Amino acid sequence: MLLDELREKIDRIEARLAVIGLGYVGLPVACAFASAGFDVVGLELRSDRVECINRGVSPIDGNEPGLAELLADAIAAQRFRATADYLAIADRDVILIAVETPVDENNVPHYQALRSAAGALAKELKPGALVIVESTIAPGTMAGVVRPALETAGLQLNRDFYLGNCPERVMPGKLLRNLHGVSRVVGGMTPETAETMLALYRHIVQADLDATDCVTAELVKTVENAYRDVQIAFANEVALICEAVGGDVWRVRGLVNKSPGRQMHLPGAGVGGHCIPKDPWLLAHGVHDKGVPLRVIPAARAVNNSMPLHVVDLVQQALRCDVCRARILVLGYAYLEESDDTRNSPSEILVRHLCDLGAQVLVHDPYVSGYQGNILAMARGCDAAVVMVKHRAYTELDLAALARALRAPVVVDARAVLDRTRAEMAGLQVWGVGLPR
Ligand code: SAJ
Repeated sequence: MLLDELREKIDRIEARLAVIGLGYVGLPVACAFASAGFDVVGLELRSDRVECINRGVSPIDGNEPGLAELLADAIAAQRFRATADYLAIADRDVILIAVETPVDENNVPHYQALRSAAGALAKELKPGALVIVESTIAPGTMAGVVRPALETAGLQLNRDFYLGNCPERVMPGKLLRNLHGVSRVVGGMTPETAETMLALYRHIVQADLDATDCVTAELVKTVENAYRDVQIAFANEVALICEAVGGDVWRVRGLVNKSPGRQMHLPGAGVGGHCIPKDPWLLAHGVHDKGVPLRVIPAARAVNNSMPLHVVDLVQQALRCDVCRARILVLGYAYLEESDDTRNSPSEILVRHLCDLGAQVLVHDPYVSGYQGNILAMARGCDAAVVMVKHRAYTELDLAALARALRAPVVVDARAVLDRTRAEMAGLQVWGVGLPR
């Protein structure tokens, strides 16, 4: 099938789609295209997820407005089904790949899922099909990993299949909102491929669609998240400076950001989640053998990774007893406010180090199963409370009641969650990231 024919099928909503990987990226995009009228098959290795999805029930944790309904409607309309069988690919005109692309303990990308998806795909690929990678990948991966994995068994790019990269820009809690409303970079191995991809995504994306080449698409996604990591690291380093010289980083940040063109990010307890801790290393990997001396990106990662340990230091300074005899309440275990997602959570590092120091640690989080409970009851008899996440439950805390419940009225606030003046008036002694000691 020529690209023109594919373009016409897309315009007539007759193109048959497949999405490989039905996680927080793949499932929403599969449902969105099904809702737009396309016939979509989802490839998912986990049989429990396949079964759940085919019952019209979303396996995605957390509150994702609109997703459950979209999935149920797509299944009921028989425009979407999930399977583990790659034979389902054989009649597909467009295949999206949305599998995990983690980095290992040495910050090297682990492309096993991507390679196996591409390899399995190549065996069933319909002539003239368009393959689009939505996963976040290091610059050079489309050319160096995906294309070779598909050009097995004699297949040839732009003859037997077309190839592109359209990095996802989703965010847990706003999966559908971001999918429809956030601009996308549409990278094609040829300009014609990029134009065809743009025609496809126009069916589900109401924001800008910027056609470009694959390397640019790979760079934009990893750079936008490395940018955020570096900005956060700068804010964290300024917080450490403020602590040392008696400044209040929140006051400083507010005044700095009044200066034109400044947008100092939020200092805090560290950087968690599935994107920001990983994507700078994907960007760095793109030049690992090119002799480019990277200093800012690794340094930012080191600063952000050090913040949970800095909070441990603040706790030790704040405690009125030895940490090995202390009972400490940690408020917030998710990596982000109003979320149940604990991936790469700074709290995980904090809790592990406090336990290693011999402290008895209690953890509360209103969204994370196993950590719900009554905050004041959990605070009873504790020598300190550490606020790690800006959950609304903590901004609305009865601070006087907290001071009364704690054995020692000491709070370490790692994300400026509490109003310091109100807390001190309630009888709490407040320590915090970026606060004068
Ligand atoms: N954080 C800070 N200071 C800040 C911002 C965030 O310490 O100023 C921390 C958060 O507490 C969290 C981590 O960084 O632990 C990540 O927070 P995030 O707001 O970046 O949320 P993510 O990880 O879900 O990032 C996603 C990313 N979206 C995509 O990859 C498509 C990111 O590119 C977005 O910028 C971000 O959402 C967003 O802006 O909401």
